[in-house]
Amino acid sequence: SPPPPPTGRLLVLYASQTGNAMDAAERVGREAERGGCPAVDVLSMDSFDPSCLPGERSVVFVASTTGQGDPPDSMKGFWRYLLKKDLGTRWLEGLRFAVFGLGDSGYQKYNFVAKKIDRRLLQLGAELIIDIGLGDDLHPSGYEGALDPWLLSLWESLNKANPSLL
Ligand code: FMN
Repeated sequence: SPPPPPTGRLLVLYASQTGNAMDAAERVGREAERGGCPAVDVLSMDSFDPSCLPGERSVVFVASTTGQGDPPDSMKGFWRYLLKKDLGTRWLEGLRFAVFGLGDSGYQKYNFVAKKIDRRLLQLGAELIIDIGLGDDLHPSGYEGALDPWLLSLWESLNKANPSLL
């Protein structure tokens, strides 16, 4: 059984075109709850107001790449907001995050969306919990081939952190 996850609220935000990223996000939420995390919310990005992001402490982003390196429809508004020029380099100071992407390494723009989210959140002053995880349809176990070890390190890092930060 996985090590227990964080002691505070965990927000899981996903963007999915055909359901895989939603399934992956729900699994993140289930594992967090099973590990004793007292407050877990799993939401599609279009059900979350991006202007509220600075009020969060720990957020896991799960996003697929569709089209030709494009975000899912449910991410378009969220992404447009995140790209606003007037958000400074300290806008997300105090936010800790991790990104898991779903893609297919047969495409040229492999996991572009997750990589872009990761880079933009860092620019906005947020702090990485762990390195980006990249799910690949072409892995023999599908995206879960990367999700399993990534989740283990996520729970490990969140546990190591000072609980008062969560
Ligand atoms: N994966 C990539 O890494 N880059 C792409 O540009 C990309 N384009 C895709 C376009 C289409 C029409 C489809 C069906 C898949 C594409 N994929 C691409 C693979 C998906 O990201 C992958 O199947 C993922 O698991 C889908 O997750 P979702 O169901 O949450 O949308």
